Amino acid sequence: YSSQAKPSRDSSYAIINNDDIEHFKTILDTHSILTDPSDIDGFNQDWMRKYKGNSNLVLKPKTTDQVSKILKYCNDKKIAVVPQGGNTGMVGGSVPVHDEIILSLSNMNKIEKFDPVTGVVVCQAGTVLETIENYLTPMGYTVPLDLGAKGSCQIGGNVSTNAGGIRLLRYGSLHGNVLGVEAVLADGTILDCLSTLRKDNTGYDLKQLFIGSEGTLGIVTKVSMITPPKPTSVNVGLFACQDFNQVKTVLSRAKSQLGDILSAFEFMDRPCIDLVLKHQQVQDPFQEKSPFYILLETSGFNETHDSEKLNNFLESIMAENLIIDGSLATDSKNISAFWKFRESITESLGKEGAVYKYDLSLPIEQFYSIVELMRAKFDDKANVVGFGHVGDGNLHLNISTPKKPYSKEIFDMIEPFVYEYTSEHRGSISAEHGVGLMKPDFLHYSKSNNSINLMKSIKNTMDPNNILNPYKVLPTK
Ligand code: FAD
Ligand code: 2HG
Ligand code: ZN
Repeated sequence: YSSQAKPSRDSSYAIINNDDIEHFKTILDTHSILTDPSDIDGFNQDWMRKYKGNSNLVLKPKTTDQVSKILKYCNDKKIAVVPQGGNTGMVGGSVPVHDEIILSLSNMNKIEKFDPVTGVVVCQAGTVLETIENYLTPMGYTVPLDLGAKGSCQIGGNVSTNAGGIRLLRYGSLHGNVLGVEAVLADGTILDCLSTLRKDNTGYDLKQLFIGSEGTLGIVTKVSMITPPKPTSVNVGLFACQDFNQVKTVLSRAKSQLGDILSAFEFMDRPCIDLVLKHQQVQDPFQEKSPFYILLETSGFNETHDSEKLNNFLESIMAENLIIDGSLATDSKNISAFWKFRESITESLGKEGAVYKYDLSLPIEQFYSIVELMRAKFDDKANVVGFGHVGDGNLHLNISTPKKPYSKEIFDMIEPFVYEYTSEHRGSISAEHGVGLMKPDFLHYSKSNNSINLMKSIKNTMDPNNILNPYKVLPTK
């Protein structure tokens, strides 16, 4: 799963026995306790089919009180637990490493409250992201977060990974949009930080601890979030560029000329387009092949104003020869078709074989060089592609080989080189996917020793028995 070996089982954790299962039957109904291996298999395996655990038990609570009782029992008995949302995570955080109990949030899927004046929505952690979007649409609101996994990922999983996605450029991260969290701590304590206030400076902002801590500090059971009004006028442009310099310049022009209506700025290189054309039912919108493509979206509330702005922008980038081809979509069918090119890259990669995934924040000057360096290293041994949220400085570097299983030889060609490069340029070794099981031993490339020590001491205070998502996030060494 990386160039590092899988951590061995910590023998201080209890092994589940029948008495434990009988105890869980006093908390949950029998349908919410899965023990049959064929029912559990999907929960043990991650989305990429890269990580596989060996759990014998899945618990599916419906209420916060049930989560609290389960954790209290596990803490007393020192039973390890992995919280699982939609299981779409990309770093192996959502599946057990060994025999940890899987606590699935999928039965906690109610939208509890919505205020049509403030736009604040409160829901249980297991609510699927797309369900929230569909609930808000008729009321003229939208979720400030959007990602390709929206049909499966859950808001609790999004909060726990501090998911970024394609709207971060416009609405900012969940650290700003989440107003409150209800979480259950390792010992079963229910922590009510479920504020719906926009402003609340009463001491430490504890909810922030649960945003991006990947289930290691508590189980998120409810989330309150500010939602913006849903834009009524949306346009999407797909542009082809000759080199990465053009991509960079178009980005800076888009920021200054489109300003508040710019809602996404994504890029993909030609090998990504070839993968999508190979694996999806889509057609190349361009006659000629180009090395780089930009997907740019504008969203606003006044069609005339937005088109005028967009047309002026297009005229100016064409006059400056910053793009070599372009196509515009203004109706929802064509808009979805354009987005499909960007959003189905991950799925298309998955159909290739073994995929080595790196999610980096890099300064724009060094952004694409790492893709070129890796391509030169691999020659024709692997397919190296680059795409991502270039508007946020976030590159998705993916390297695929035709055959599974993953190979140590390939890992060693990538790691720690990619992390060293990222660290040298003061980037992040995980821009948005988190650390999970994949990167704890590489954390030092992005965090100082003092920061890692403080993280360890917070973990130790909040989960002294280390029952929550062990082996993940924090380095074991
Ligand atoms: P899971 O995968 O189930 O869990 C993720 C982590 O959170 C695990 O460590 C788990 O233990 C923990 N966790 C889950 N729920 C809880 C909870 N209630 N309380 C405490 N801990 C919990 N990510 C991005 O950031 N941006 C993208 O653009 C993006 N696009 C994607 C596209 C595709 C096609 C796929 C498959 C994934 C994508 N991802 C993206 C990664 C993934 O979808 C996100 O990380 C997502 O937020 C995970 O949500 P989930 O509900 O599936 O969580
Ligand atoms: C995306 O932006 C996701 O599409 C997945 O974060 C990225 O597959 C990847 O590397
Ligand atoms: Zn992404």
